[in-house]
Amino acid sequence: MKKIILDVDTGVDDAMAIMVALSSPNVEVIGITCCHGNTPLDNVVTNTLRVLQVCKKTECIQAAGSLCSAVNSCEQLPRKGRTGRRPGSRTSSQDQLQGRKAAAALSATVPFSCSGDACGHRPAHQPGRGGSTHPDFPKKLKALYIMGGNTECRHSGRGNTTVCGEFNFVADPEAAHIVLDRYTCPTYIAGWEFTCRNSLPWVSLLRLQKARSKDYREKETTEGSGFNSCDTYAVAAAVDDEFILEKEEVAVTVELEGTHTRGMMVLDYMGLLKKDHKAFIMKKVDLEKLKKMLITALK
Ligand SMILES: [Ca+2]
Repeated sequence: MKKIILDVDTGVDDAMAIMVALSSPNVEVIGITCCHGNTPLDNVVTNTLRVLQVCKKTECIQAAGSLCSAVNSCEQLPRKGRTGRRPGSRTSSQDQLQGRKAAAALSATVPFSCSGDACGHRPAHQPGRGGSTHPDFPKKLKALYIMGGNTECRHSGRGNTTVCGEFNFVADPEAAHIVLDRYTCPTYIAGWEFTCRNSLPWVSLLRLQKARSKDYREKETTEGSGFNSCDTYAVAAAVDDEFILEKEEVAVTVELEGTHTRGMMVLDYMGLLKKDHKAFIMKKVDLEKLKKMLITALK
């Protein structure tokens, strides 16, 4: 049984990724940590708990995490009974939110995370927060799966938030840098351009299409006319070792300076950074498997 920790900023694509993980055979989600990103932390926690309620999986460990970036001071984090949520927005399962910071919750998994995978839907989440996770946590992970970063700046410089920066990395470049620098387990990255190119044709996802509004479809369409559920690529790779068909191994880091390039992922094809650890950049995946995973998740 694969043990997986999800680190999310739920988010539509995070919600789908969580559902894929929960519905995958031979996978045990041993924890879900929440971080601000797509929406403020309060909303992330609420959204995540609602997904768990729908899936009837509220027993999954929950821990709220960072409100801030890696280099800024943190505010008090939400805890059980003190969530800082809007009145009336509380879900019935929110009492199951564990009163721990996410970094502490992740550290608590160290004794049994030797066989675990972590899906950081954005690398800027808890692992990069001021190094507050247990020092053995990065070493104990079996693998790390990340959605984020852009990979083609050497050609055209394509971002989705800044000129050549992808949202997750741009949201917290220092945290992304820490994760890519210190986490030396096998690291698989679903970059922004990759997810755009592997958008699923709407015609093959009629069930999904019927469930979504026109506004949603337009918002989530990024290249061509497909459906891009970004975070789901990272989870699909984590739950199925045969999902990735082609990958490229290269050292990566994150640009921390620059007026236009801060937060850009840098691929060191020439080996100038002298990094021993290299990441696997996803190039081609089994989209038929992804379709089946999404349909199974909706069931
Ligand atoms: Ca996300």
